[in-house]
Amino acid sequence: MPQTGLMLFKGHTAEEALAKVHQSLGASAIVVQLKRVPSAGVGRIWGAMEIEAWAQAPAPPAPPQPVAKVRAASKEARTMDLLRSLGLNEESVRRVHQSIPVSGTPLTNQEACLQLGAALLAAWDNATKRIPRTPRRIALIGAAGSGKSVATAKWITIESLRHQQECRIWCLDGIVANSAEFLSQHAELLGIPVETTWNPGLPPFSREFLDLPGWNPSDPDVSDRMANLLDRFEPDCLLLTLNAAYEASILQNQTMQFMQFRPHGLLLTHLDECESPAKVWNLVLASGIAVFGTSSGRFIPGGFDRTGGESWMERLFQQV
Ligand SMILES: Nc1nc2c(ncn2[C@@H]2O[C@H](COP(=O)(O)OP(=O)(O)OP(=O)(O)O)[C@@H](O)[C@H]2O)c(=O)[nH]1
Ligand SMILES: [Mg+2]
Repeated sequence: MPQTGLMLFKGHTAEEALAKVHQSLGASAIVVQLKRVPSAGVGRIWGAMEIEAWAQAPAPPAPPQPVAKVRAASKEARTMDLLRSLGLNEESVRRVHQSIPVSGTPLTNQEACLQLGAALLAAWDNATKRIPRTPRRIALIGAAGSGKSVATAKWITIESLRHQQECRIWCLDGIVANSAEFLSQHAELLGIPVETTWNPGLPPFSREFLDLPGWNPSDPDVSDRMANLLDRFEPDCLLLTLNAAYEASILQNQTMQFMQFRPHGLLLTHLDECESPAKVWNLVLASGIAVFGTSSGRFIPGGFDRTGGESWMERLFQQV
């Protein structure tokens, strides 16, 4: 970095890198760049990443400026307005704003945007903590018709054909029968075994998927049965599947209702019908659970991606 006065800080997460910045340069330090880079240590061998933060101490107080140049709005109001201009709802604006360290120095727009970006990334990193890097026992849960079976069909195709993993699918009934015929047919085409009754005696495969019919968690009987099936399957990657084209209020409501099952991440479907990064950020900030991946389109395979916070942040800033 060519500018003088800049210092480099590293961490495993954005939060950790920022904590080091504030410890060393104080709460009003200015973070001018935050990026994810391959880890410098032995972790590089298995593709581990770390966060680099370039930061500098706050500038000395500026000489008095002509009144016309001084912004009327307070710094606090400006940060909140910036967050609103990204399309975030009031709750998200408040959450992100609260996580930004208080600084006495006026910031340029670019500096303020960098601070917001850092705060958003830190929140995302925090929300990914329970998502394994390489999921092995995967269960998709969610409301009926949210796109679980289509997403599962796409995912097994990638694991089986691209990653050459030995896959198995458990297509189990809930309170209603599991009618995902297309999933079984697609699995057969790939030579993937499909089990329709639970049998813990089978030898484990490197990737096991649980496909359940959707349900309404406000029904305690159905929820008990589903919780029981999930307990037996013991997923290391339990994803709440949400149709991203739904109204934000419906998504928030479904997320709240399914929280009792302690999902590790979110899987968003119907991305072909909805491209609202602000809606995605509102969900992640409110639930504290990050998006593991997305599925866009009804056609199998295709349109299945794992996504990280940086890519959603870019999308958020691009729309402004
Ligand atoms: N446009 C679009 N349609 C989708 C997408 N994902 C699924 N669908 C359609 O949505 C409907 C429901 O998809 P499924 O995958 O069967 O949903 P499900 O969650 O498994 O449904 P249940 O098992 O009944 O709870 C089907 O008609 C799919 O073709 C998507 O990403 N985009
Ligand atoms: Mg299904």
